[in-house]
Amino acid sequence: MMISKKMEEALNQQIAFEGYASFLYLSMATWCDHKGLQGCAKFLQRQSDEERMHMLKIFEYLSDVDGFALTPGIKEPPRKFKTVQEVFKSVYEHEQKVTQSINKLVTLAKNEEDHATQSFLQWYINEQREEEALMRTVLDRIGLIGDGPQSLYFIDKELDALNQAAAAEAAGGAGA
Ligand code: OFO
Repeated sequence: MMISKKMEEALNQQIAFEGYASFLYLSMATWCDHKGLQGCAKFLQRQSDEERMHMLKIFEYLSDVDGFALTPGIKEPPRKFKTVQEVFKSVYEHEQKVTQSINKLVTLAKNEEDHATQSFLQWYINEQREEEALMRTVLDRIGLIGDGPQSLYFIDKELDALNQAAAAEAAGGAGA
């Protein structure tokens, strides 16, 4: 099958979106690392890797349907952030935007009666649901820890634990 130009263009925009998310989370990881928050940095590095994988999945799909994937020019993400709380709030907001964008792609695929793309996008729908849930957990834990004197220490420990759990789950689910 051959993909329509419009769908191809929309998927290429998604490639750029996922690519930007990967760079944004990498920049956040560096900022955390610089602040001595290794757990947060590792968590964000893994998120960054995941976003790159999301981007590459679309490359592969476009090649399968005789489309052409464009390597995006990526604008530089912010380098500095105010607080670690702000970092994770931004990640959550960014994920919500990605979800909206995926939903729009599904609507377009439906309107075009492009069943293959609809089915391909199902994976992203599930992934976004999981990502948003994970980020809500992060924000809830950060909220519970509060901003007492040792809060950064505990937030970092918590993020390290969440990262290890997510990595173990990903390893267990590999190939599934
Ligand atoms: Fe790929 O946007 Fe997050 O998960």
